[in-house]
Amino acid sequence: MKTLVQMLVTLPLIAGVVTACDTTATRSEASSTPASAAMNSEKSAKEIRGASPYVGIENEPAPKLIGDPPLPDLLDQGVVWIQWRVENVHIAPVFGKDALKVSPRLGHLHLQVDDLPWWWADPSNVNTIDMAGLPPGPHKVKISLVNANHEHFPGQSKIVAFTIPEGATGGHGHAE
Ligand SMILES: [Cu+2]
Repeated sequence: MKTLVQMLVTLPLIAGVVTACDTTATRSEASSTPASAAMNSEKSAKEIRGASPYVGIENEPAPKLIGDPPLPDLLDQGVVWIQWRVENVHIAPVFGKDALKVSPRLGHLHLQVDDLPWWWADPSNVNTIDMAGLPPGPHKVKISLVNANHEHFPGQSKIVAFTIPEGATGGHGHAE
């Protein structure tokens, strides 16, 4: 089985990102101070960020989707921010049946608003769904975690329901 890294390093774009990360790492090391030794008691990188994608995972646990209620900040302007996270799936813009063979597992989100017959895919891994211009009243957003071949992971769809207050202005800080 190919690892995720073996698959991704073939992409020139990703190579550029890796280069940028290398630069950051060097800079970070150069600025290390003795005070950073006090951070040893903090949780490890692996504990917080999960396993390394350089190593394939045998019997990877089932994927899981967590979706928060919308942030209240701009609901009264018709702006909906829904934070989400996943476990045991790497969200990436990699698609197709061959991508089902890699480990760690790949996937992305499908998003559907108010039972409309269409949805859109979000492989960005930005941790917040951002929508604007929703009219006042009740709404719901269905977030589905899908594999790289666009098939739903069983049980990993969440419906986030919310209400845009009357008088919402529908703004997003953009001028038409
Ligand atoms: Cu899809």
